[in-house]
Amino acid sequence: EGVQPQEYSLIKMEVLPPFPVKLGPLEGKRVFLAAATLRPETMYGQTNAWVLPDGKYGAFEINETDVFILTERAALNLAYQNFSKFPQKTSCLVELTGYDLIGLRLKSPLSFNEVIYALPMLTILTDKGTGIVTSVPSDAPDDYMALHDLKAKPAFRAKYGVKDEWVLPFDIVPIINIPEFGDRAAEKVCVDLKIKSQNEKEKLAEAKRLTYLRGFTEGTMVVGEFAGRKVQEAKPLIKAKLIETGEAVMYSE
Ligand code: A2H
Repeated sequence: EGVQPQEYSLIKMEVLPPFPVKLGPLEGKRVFLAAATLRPETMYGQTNAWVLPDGKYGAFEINETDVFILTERAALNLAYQNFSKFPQKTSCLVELTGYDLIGLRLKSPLSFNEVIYALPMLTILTDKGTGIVTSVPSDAPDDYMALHDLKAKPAFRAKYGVKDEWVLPFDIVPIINIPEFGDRAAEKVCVDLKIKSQNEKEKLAEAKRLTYLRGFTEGTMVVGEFAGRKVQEAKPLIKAKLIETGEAVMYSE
């Protein structure tokens, strides 16, 4: 972990019924995958959520009605930030693994895709954020490559029980224009750097470096309430709105 605290937006991706058997004890609650992001302004372009198949997660009571699915580590941090049913204590209703989450149907704030699915990503770190990542393949090289891997490799889908219809219909949604990179910056940079899969860590770090700063400093929103405005201006406004409407909460670690 860094020396500076990192401030994330936790995006509340609502789990839609019917719940699988494993989530039976959560019936009647509002259940969310809580995804940690530094880019709340990109939420229009979500195509799926990412979970680590072998990762350990839990369904934690946040208050009387809401349950967040995330790592225990994140749940404890949240409990110290006033997001737990009991002060400074977690309350876990069900222990889960990433395998239990793959295929969940989700409704996520701002997303143009009204229903998206939880899918496996093998490079998720369990000691960062919540262990749940929302996927925006237009602007995140990791997301672009992980989705590309699932689309291109039927055996990879089969290995994790991923149905074609959770993946194949979901294309990149252009949301931000960056001079020289266009409106699918992550795809362009991954192609330019000839990245072959989500496992090419060094190349992906370079791709992230190239897109992240440029997107923030030079990007312009091409969709949503702030279309035409700079990403820099839109970001705090979109973040504030998500918090105000209860669709996201702040989280630091
Ligand atoms: B970002 P930092 Cl569009 N393991 O959100 C791996 N990656 C994780 C994670 C974890 N446990 N928790 C969060 N992340 C991802 C959007 C996005 C992100 C875009 C572009 C770039 C980008 C959509 N995915 O991140 O190490 C999340 O993906 C580029 C770094 O704390 C989160 O923001 O800086 C970002 O990494 C946090 O990474």
